[in-house]
Amino acid sequence: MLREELARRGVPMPQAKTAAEWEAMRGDVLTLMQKEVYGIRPPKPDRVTYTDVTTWEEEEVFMSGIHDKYRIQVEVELSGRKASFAFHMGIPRTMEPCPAFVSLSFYPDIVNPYQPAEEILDRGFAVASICYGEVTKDDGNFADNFADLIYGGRERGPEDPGKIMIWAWTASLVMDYLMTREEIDHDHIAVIGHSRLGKTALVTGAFDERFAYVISNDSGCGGAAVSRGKGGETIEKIIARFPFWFCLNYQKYVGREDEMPFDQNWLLSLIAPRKLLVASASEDLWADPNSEYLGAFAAGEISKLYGRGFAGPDRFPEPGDRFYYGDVTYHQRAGKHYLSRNDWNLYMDYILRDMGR
Ligand code: GTR
Repeated sequence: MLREELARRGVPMPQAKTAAEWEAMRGDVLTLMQKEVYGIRPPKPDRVTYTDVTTWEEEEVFMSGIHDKYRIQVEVELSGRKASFAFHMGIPRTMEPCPAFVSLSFYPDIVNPYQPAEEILDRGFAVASICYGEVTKDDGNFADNFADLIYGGRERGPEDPGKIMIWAWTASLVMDYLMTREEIDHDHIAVIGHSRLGKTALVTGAFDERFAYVISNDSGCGGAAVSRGKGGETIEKIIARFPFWFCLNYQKYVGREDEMPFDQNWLLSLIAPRKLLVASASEDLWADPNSEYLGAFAAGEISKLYGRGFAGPDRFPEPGDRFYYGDVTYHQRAGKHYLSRNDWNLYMDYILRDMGR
């Protein structure tokens, strides 16, 4: 049924019948997604320094003293320019190295409406939380902090990175840091984000293969949802309000989805053979759960070349559908556009099960 739906919408599938065939084309797909949608990923910085700037007060009152709190200042140099941001991190005091989330967040603090940090830490996960607006503001100003670091005052060219790519790139700088912390299990790090930051989580994970899990919560248009035949937000609508999230080249597809030589399932396919978790909320018609499900289902075709592929029924999703334990998986929570406790708990259930715990 869903295969027919993809064909009816004209969603292109990458033509790879084996993992080797996919790997031979993967580099071209990375280039395509950069040049056509998100912009060219910035180069490796010339220098990055991480400084622990946690205050005594921050440490003292954190989570009844059973978990550790850090605030890490990241200073980056590129082509003689500098930019910096701080991320917050909680680490549970466990004997074994713990799995971790790099969380792209709307809020500066680690405890916030979308992030039940105490529960996350109590379940044995570390969380490193980046407030996206501190990296560069969510607007069309490309002279702000990390946008300025990358652009150095020049005009935006057609393939220059949009804000999503810039946020995603800084998530990899946080990943570099986590790799230096021995309390963290480096093989079990997830990147997670909601909505525009769900799109950003997908881009982060597509380009940075160190992330074992990539979690897209309600990411919709320009995220997990296929663009062809999509309800709610379309490329035209997203470009009208948020042209700065993408590269300028993407604008040529306004009203011309059918001319794209790819669709969002190509971005999702880049995550294979690692684990991809896509989630929707039943009332989030702007993001369009059915199109998100189709994106995950289609990405399963590449993931399947390595392992279990997509798990889930061959029909459109329903509220209450729980994760099926494939390598690409999906759940639909009843209710509105939100990253809830329930969502977090299902993600943690999945990761712990995947780790054999
Ligand atoms: C909406 C936007 C969506 C989604 C959402 C969010 O206004 O149209 O693409 O990203 O914002 O980030 O909350």
